[in-house]
Amino acid sequence: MSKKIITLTRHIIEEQRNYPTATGKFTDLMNDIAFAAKLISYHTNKAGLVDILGETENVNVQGEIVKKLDQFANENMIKALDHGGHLCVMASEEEERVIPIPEKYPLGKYVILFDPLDGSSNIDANVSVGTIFSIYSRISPEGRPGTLQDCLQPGFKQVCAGYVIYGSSTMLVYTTGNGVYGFTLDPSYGEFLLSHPRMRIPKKGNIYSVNESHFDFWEQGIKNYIVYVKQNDPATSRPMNSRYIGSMVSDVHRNLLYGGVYLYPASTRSPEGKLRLGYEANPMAFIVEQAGGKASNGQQRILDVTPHELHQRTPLFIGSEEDVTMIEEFISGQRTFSR
Ligand code: AHM
Ligand code: MG
Repeated sequence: MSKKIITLTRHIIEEQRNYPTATGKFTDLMNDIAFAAKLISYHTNKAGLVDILGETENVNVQGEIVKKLDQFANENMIKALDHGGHLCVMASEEEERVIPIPEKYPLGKYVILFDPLDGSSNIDANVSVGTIFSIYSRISPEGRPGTLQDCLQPGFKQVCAGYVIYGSSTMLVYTTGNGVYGFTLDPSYGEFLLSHPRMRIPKKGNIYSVNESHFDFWEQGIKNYIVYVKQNDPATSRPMNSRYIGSMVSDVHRNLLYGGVYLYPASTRSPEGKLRLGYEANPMAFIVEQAGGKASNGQQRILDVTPHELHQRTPLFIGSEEDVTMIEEFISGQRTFSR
């Protein structure tokens, strides 16, 4: 007997039936995101074939070099999302200010924040990259353009978060607060098909993912944790395995499947950490929590942080619950360790 095939659209429609007040706008918005993801996937896959590689002279608002494919992904996300009548404002990691909906298009009740191509410094090496998105309901009055305040809501208010990973296959993973679902793009049909229903992250993992070259610049608690996970102690399954792709979507996605923890701590060189709260930490935190994991800035649950600026950075510890809790204990000094 053949297996039931569930497309992304069908899954969303069936999920929306649980909400009697649903208008179909959310379904439309997700379809637009899926369309943008297909375009970006197509172009990412042929990145080595066309003259799209290499750095432009542009530097994004974070002061980092922007690759051409970043701009392509950014433009495609905006073009795919601006006209549907479901959004009132957008914000992108690649744009300094919020992105208004053009006047010629209707306004809607949702707000979207996105990182169009995370990990893009990896593109030249054919390493997986991803698109991350985060959706809120607007808090500004309806009928008018959305505002910066709409984009500065704490992560626990997200109504949906997801990422698309452009890897050996393209996958879209999302949550609306009712579990985590993963869809694999079937290139022959051009459809995202449900491949990973109800994803769960193991309570304890055996992988730690961190850029260890920053060791000397970390606070003592993080140093102690990293020394601890490398110690030989078979009784507690140590040493843990080290895996760092340098592309957060890919590192977190792998840890979601296998169990483990991703760390991007603050350091004396970057006291706020590197990753962005709105575009990276919040959406990944919503997904990982919905899969049974945990996300923290070291002191506090990521989703409880109220942002005060659009491109706010945050330290991030995300993954299997017991591993993240242990990192918090090392940071607070409740646990300590030295060789
Ligand atoms: P980006 O949004 O500019 O691509 O930066 C975010 C990326 C993450 O995907 C990745 O985990 C991290 O930066 C890697 O940083 P580093 O090179 O400092 O390890
Ligand atoms: Mg990014």
